[in-house]
Amino acid sequence: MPFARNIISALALVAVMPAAVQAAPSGRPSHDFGGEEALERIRAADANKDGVITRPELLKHRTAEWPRLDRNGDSYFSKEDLPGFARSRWDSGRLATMRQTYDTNRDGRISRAEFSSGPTPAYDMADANRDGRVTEAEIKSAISALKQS
Ligand SMILES: [Ca+2]
Ligand SMILES: [Ca+2]
Ligand SMILES: [Ca+2]
Repeated sequence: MPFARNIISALALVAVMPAAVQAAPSGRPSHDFGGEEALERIRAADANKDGVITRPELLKHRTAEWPRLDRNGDSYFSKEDLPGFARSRWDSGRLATMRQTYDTNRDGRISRAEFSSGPTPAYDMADANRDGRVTEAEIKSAISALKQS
């Protein structure tokens, strides 16, 4: 049933929104940056499955996510990429925050370049020692730090 499928793909779209979608305006990590879920999601970028997520792995993963955002393939993530019934959400909540985070030139849409070079707050928070490698231990301790805050 196509309608049901549309709903599911819209939900999937929200689910793949990168962690950075919810960066706090101040740039400081907070629950708003996606929280535990965003930290958990970093693991998916571990392409070579060695238990360490390097920054290049993260960025490559982000690039791989792009077609799921830019559904009409015009190289921008914009309102037009959302299914009709979800378009009213473009100006509120997670999508508005996502635009605040990535739409550097403020043209109301996110270009491929803006997205692929955009901020990575969840990763930065997890990479406690700033060596460009996020280990399983760092993910776990970031999650437990979040739970205590
Ligand atoms: Ca790895
Ligand atoms: Ca598009
Ligand atoms: Ca833009």
